[in-house]
Amino acid sequence: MSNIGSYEKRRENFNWDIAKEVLGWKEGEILNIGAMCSDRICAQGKGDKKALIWQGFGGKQKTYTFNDLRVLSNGFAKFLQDLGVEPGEKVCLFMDKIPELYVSFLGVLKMGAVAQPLFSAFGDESLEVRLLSADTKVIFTTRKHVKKVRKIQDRLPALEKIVVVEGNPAKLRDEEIYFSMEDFRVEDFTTFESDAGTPSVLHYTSGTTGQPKGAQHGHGSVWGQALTTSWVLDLKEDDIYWCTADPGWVTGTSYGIIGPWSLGVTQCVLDSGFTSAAWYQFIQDNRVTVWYSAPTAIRSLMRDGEALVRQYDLSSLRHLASVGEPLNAEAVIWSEKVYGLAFLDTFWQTETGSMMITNFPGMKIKPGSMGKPFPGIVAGILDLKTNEPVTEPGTVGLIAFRPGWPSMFREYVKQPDIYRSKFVGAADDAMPAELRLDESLWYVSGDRASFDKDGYYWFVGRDDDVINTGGHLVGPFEIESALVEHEAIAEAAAIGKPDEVNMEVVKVFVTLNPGFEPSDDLELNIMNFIRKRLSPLAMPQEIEYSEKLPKTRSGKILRRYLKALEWGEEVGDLSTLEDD
Ligand code: 6R9
Repeated sequence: MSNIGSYEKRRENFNWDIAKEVLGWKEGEILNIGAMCSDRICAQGKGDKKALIWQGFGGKQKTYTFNDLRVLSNGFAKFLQDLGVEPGEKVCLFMDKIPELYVSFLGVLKMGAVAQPLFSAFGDESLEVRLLSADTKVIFTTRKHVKKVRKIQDRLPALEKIVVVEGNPAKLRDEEIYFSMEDFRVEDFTTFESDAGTPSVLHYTSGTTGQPKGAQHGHGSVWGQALTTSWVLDLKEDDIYWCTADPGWVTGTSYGIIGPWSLGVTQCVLDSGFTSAAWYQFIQDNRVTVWYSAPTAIRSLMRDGEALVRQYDLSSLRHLASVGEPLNAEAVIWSEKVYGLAFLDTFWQTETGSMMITNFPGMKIKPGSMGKPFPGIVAGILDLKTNEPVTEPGTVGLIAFRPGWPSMFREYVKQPDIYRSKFVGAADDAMPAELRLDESLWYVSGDRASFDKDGYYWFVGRDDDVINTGGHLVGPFEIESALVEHEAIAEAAAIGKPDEVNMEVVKVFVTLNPGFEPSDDLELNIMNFIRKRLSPLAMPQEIEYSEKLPKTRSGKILRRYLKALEWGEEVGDLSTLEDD
């Protein structure tokens, strides 16, 4: 009964307890994501079923059953306990998309610690900011990436252990620990007795001001993740599912680990660089049935054309979905034409933990729309000035949600004021401590949209200066802070510049210190400086030198102005401009 019915029916009869039913979870069982994705599936008699089909560079393959997940994650859990890690402490996972990443994620959660996955492409500065903020105690990494950790470890007082899980152990430093997952299969482990509110996964997300914020989730998030996986991704027992996202991004944990495995579904992971041909080959070889990806990838596939698609047998595919950026109608129509299936858009955020606005099988799809609020989600569009919900279809305002859905983030680490500022609708002194459950408030997403007369939501744009490059949010402040550390740069502003494939790429405006002149060498040097310190995504694709940057009277750089010029839009109200 849980996986059928029209949108309206499901909405009418909705209750989050349906998630428990879908998972076959009974009151009194431990609510622990690590165990739910491994032990519980084995207890259902599916221990020998494939959980992970992994492929790395050069076509190297490895396969793991749910029983492998169970004993290997037990190994990680036991190892952490033996190291003296306590429940609630943060364990960072800093590696490529190797099997150890997926298994350690479950192991960390099983013993009650918090899993903090970070992109392996991060440079030392991006890493430092996030480990420092979280007071991370242990980091799991690989030989390939440990050098970045070594560079910053002296500045991280809370970081006690560096554990290397892949690569040549002979080349480690004395204080570094080598851990080989395959050599530590532990049959029995007593799972930490977490509940819905126990901290589980910590993801950092970029805002306009300040360094990235740590959005902390709890084990109860699994209800939202599992039910949306079941209804929106439509995963069923025999599916072979592929989520292309890296677990350094929330999509890669909510729907690249927790959603599919909590439902006992087989998933594939491809840990090698993107080419359209390699992706099609992967789908063909593994008979992928459900594919969850992002508009940037879809646009790249479009660019490589239909003839390439025809060289592969993609007939196993039965359902496609997308997240991360606006999915243009053109991409939806193209995918329907060449794959015989439309990519269905889903909208959500790191903070929401699971899909909020969705298109799912059985719903009428309007290409270009993000769909309708998932059943159980109360969405609204708030007036840009008054924060009151608008009633007129077509009115552009802020997308907002009534708090209380299971996978909503529970805090921004060490930033209660910023957490509070994401909720509107009550006088300040009436703000309850448990914001996340107060249904008289609105959680405000930071995006603009409108709904139409049929209740479909249409994305308009972000309400802030955050840059969305290829589905990944990059904070301008983070880039600017790194830029001004460069010896040549006095001041800097970072904005998103339109790009055909990535939607936006980073463009920066800089003023130079005395004694420095613009040159090709300097440009390359600055680009590499950012790529190494932050990440390839944050690297500016264009650098514009200026004598002076536009500022408000209070001295804030006016990115809005630079962005409007770049996008050829109305510049808007400039009354606060310094030189007006
Ligand atoms: C899951 C995820 C969230 C931001 C979000 C919005 C943009 C996500 C979108 C979309 C248009 C969609 N975004 N899905 N914009 N259409 N279907 O992406 O999390 O990295 O936190 O990004 O991404 O701007 O606010 P996160």
